[in-house]
Amino acid sequence: MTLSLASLGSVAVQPPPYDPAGIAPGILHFGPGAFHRAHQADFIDRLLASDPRWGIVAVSLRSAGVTDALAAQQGLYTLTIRDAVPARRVIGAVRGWLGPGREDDVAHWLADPRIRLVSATVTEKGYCLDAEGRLDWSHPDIVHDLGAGQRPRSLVGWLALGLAVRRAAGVAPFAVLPCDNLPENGRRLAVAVIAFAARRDADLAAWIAGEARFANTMVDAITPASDDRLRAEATAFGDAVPVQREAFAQWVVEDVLPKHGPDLAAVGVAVSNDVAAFERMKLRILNGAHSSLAYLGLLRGRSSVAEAMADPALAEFVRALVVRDITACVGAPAGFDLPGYVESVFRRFGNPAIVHRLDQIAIDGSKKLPYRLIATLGIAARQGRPLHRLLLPIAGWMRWLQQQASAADVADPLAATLWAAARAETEAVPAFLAMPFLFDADTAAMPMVRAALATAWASTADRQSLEAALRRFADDTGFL
Ligand code: CS2
Repeated sequence: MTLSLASLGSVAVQPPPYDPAGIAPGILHFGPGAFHRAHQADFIDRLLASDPRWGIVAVSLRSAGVTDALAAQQGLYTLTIRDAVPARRVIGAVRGWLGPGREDDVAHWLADPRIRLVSATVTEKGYCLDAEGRLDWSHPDIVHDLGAGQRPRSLVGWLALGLAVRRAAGVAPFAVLPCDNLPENGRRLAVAVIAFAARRDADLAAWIAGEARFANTMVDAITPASDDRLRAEATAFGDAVPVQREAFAQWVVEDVLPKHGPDLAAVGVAVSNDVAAFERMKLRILNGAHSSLAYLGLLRGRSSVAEAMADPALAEFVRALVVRDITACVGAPAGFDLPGYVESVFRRFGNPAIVHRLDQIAIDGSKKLPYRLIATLGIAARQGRPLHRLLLPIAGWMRWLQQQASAADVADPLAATLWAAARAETEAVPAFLAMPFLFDADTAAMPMVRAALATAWASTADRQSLEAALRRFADDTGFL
């Protein structure tokens, strides 16, 4: 059996709250991986019950697995909630699916006036930004996309193409909604697309700058990769691409979307003028703690977040890191309940219904740690605050890299450079501090930073030293 519109009545899963056949396309989405399908598509699914104009056309030009399965299942798939109150329902929001080879159709949809929103979950590296957060002109996809007459490879190239076609046809621009974990994702993407367009057509760049809206967003829902258990359960409904997440899901979107757009607030999206503060807190507290649990947990033989949280030395260390160091530098907005937020994050990490693998979180460290931990380190260093706790997970990442058998075992766009640097034991600390995509020159040059990273690096050399450091750092409040 394969999940389909016809099978909806006979499978024991809650169907969408509307008839999927009556939905019109309104959103084109790049990157329909598990996170998009478990998070944004769930919000849109609930919206479709009252406004059928916002069906999603899902684009995955690099891998066919998800789009092929969605095609076979008429766009339907199941979302399983793993939490104190478990739940499962069919999501019908994805009404179009464009896989590899469908580039012409992507261009066609981008030009279609019914598409009013273009969203993306392409991970941090999919934005092709440099160390300063601006478009990386040397990125191979950007070099390719600037060549004449080819179909783009990058998100930036596609957005510029789509906006150019709309301008030429006299169609209003779509609004852009990036949904990846990087600060000021909308602003950064706007700057990148405008810079890219300007290399070809100054008038187009000016039109984009004046007319197109790019919203900053913050997305949050713990979404473990689909695993064997989930897939086994989903065979009962004929679903080859099920997704799972915790019950909690938050989506904060900057209040810049055009009038007559989707009423996202009606389905629980927080529409705000200060997305940057939400993003900063989520990235530095939740994601900063996540990456710390991941690298230090893997070094201690743990495999999931819940296992890492059940390791007292590690859990107490990460709690001290968040409470004493990260929250002190995070710049929470006035009136924000920071202790309450921290408690809710740790509660979510302890969710026993979810198996969230640490090696999933460990992916792409070079693209994540600058926003998650190193930004806090820079502030703490400038304020003369203690640095030893902040540097321990960074050293843990370096040690974890060193322990991989080869660069090919590291999932990171900079795997070869990182792995080679971590293998050179005595040179590793200066080599990492000299990487401009990780540390800004001022922070890297500070003697306290160099000394504390060297100490942290030595503390990760073997299990006993790490155990001792975790215990000592969880207790002390002083400087090294
Ligand atoms: C995680 C995030 O994989 C990771 O790096 O830290 O995906 C995290 O689960 C989400 O950002 C939670 O919203």
